[in-house]
Amino acid sequence: VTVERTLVLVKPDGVRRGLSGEILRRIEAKGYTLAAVELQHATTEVLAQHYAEHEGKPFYAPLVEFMLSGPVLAVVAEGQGVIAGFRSLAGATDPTAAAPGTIRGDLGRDWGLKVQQNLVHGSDSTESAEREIGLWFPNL
Ligand code: DAT
Ligand code: MG
Repeated sequence: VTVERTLVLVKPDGVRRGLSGEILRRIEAKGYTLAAVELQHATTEVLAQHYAEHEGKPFYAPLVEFMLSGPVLAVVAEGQGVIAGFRSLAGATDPTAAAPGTIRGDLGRDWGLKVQQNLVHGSDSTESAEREIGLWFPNL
């Protein structure tokens, strides 16, 4: 497995609930390296590109609105197989369904239909990771 980089976001619910440190702790405890960490206020422009694959879906507008509701912690994590590895740490998209032991399973809340409040984002492929890192960290 090759060394990779992935883009992780602690979403506004995670920052608001004071879980940024706990989430960074889990990334580091797994053995991944933090290559960049920055508190950012997302913009509609960045989010439109970040979530381009979801444009037109019914949850797109509420998702973007939620991502603008407070600061996010943008993180670049590095390590062997970190792209799939972080998604494994994060757990299933729906925090209600996410397995215990995962970030969403242990820390996510049952928000009913508000699946978007699932604490973290992680890139889903090498292509997405490179694109998303360039989007959130243009100077990296
Ligand atoms: P993931 O974050 O696990 O990669 P995704 O890329 O399919 O999931 O979706 C991006 C985000 O959009 C996800 O974190 C939460 C939100 N979302 C996805 N499916 C949803 C749905 N059916 N209803 C509401 N929000 C949804
Ligand atoms: Mg995704």
